[in-house]
Amino acid sequence: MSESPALVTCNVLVLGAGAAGLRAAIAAHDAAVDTMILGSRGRADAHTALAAGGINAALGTHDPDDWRQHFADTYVEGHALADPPAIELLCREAPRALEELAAWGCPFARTPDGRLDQRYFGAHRHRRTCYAGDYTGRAVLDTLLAQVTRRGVPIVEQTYVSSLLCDGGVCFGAYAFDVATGRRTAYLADAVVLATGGHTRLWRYSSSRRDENYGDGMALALAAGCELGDMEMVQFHPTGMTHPEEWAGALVTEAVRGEGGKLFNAAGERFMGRYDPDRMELSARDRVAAANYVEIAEGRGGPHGGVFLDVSHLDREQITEKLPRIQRQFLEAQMLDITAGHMEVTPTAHYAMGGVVVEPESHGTGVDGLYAAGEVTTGVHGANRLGGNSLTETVVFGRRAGEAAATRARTLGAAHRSGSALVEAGEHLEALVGPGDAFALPVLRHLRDLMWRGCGVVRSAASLREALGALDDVRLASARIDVQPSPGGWVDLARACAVRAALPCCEATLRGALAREESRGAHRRSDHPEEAPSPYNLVVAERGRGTLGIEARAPRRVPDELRPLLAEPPAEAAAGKLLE
Ligand code: FUM
Repeated sequence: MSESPALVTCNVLVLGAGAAGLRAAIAAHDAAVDTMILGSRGRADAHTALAAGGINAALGTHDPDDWRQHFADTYVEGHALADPPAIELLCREAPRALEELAAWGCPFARTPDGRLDQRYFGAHRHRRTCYAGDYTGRAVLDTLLAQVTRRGVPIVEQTYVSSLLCDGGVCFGAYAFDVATGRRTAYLADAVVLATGGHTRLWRYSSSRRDENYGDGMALALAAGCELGDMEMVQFHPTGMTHPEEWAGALVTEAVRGEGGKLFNAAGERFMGRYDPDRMELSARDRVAAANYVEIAEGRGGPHGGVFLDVSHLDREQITEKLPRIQRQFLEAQMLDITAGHMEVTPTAHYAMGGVVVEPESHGTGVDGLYAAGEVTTGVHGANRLGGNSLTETVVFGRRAGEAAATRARTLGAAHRSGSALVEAGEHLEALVGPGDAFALPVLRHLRDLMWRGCGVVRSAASLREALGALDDVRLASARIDVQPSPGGWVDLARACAVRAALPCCEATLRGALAREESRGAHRRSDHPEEAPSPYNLVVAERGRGTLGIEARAPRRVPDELRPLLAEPPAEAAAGKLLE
């Protein structure tokens, strides 16, 4: 494909058609600027559709909650690593964001008197997780899609972005190709919003599907001159499916435990009593994941290398009403009726708490014209994200990023363009095309095995160094990937791009994990089991010729008026509150 790219212009270009991207596009459109969305998959198929259990806001439907308590829970469970101004915005604006979704018709569960129902999620002091059965992400995505469609904002589907168009520290668009036809297009814009998700598909067990969350957006941002923060902070969800192979790592929502699900080891012991006797299965995610990991690693796991999650003591009606997707998932994948038999589960890489460093108010990245929102960013979750906070983040900061991008578009004097940036982006893509003796999918699988072994639930200097060494071999293999059009189109080119994006993401993650000589939240070092006395963020940036530099920075302080809440004793035991 050497013909010149098509040119398309708009004011605000949104990369990513998940919840953050859609909410950003709605905001930009409503600010009266010409907006368009590029999605790498089909329009209703973004990863958001897999988010299951819920979305948080301190609505106080059942408990005396307010945004300050939501702030305190988020900050404390993030092990003092998150950015307080960002958390404050998240928690203050969450109620408005949820009420807006409800007003747009999102089918959230309601109490008998019509208020938005809220359920417990791990490590929240109060019930603040709104939900639509166990398909909340699907419900949020469909609601936002309907708003985007109503406004006539175009979504260009199956379009893979290979480069951001940048020149002189300004981002003015993206270079992309159609995965079906291979057609190249340069999208020129006044502002770009990156909403492309995280990088957790780079682990062997992952709650992401094939061809999503390989860290593409993080790599694009890094190449554009952005900083990536705390990349080593990868959340392992405690409960992913163990088998069969095509389902390995698939999410078993925390709502299962929120509804009263109990964890057992192969000896029939309800082991959470040894790890967090107060909160049991509703302990923080990092602690439940570590507990499951230890039980499995010490030989108390089941036949498929997992522990057991049981809901058979609950009413069948409760399971069918509150956990319909999980019920179906186990029937389809394993022919298992969860109302009668227990599920085997294992930790699975689920969420990137690290990502592009952004300024909280606008979610500007520091590169002019480039904004980011959702999982591709870092800031609100610190070292351990509370379940339900990610969907909240998508809508709160998607809106903010979209508004900020629109403001830039409306106030920009002259559009920034650069012919040489365009040529360079074309060459960067064409360099991947051609015959080779390696295939992208096995290379990606090799990377995922390497990250799981070297940088999994528990890491050490030795495992991280080994993984860093092995990364060099993958780098060599990546230069020999076979990329040709096939009957399926240009999927191989998308996967070759994914390998190229994955490499700096893996390196930043491994280097961060090696440099962080402590255990904090989701980052567990067997050779440094204690938390360091003072928290620090680790920031990675390109220092020329693809070399990554890393630097430690002190996080911002929590405002004095919010500090008293941080010192409160842990939330009371969840037992007895779940089944009212
Ligand atoms: O377990 C879950 O349903 C996941 C929720 C989340 O990651 O926020």
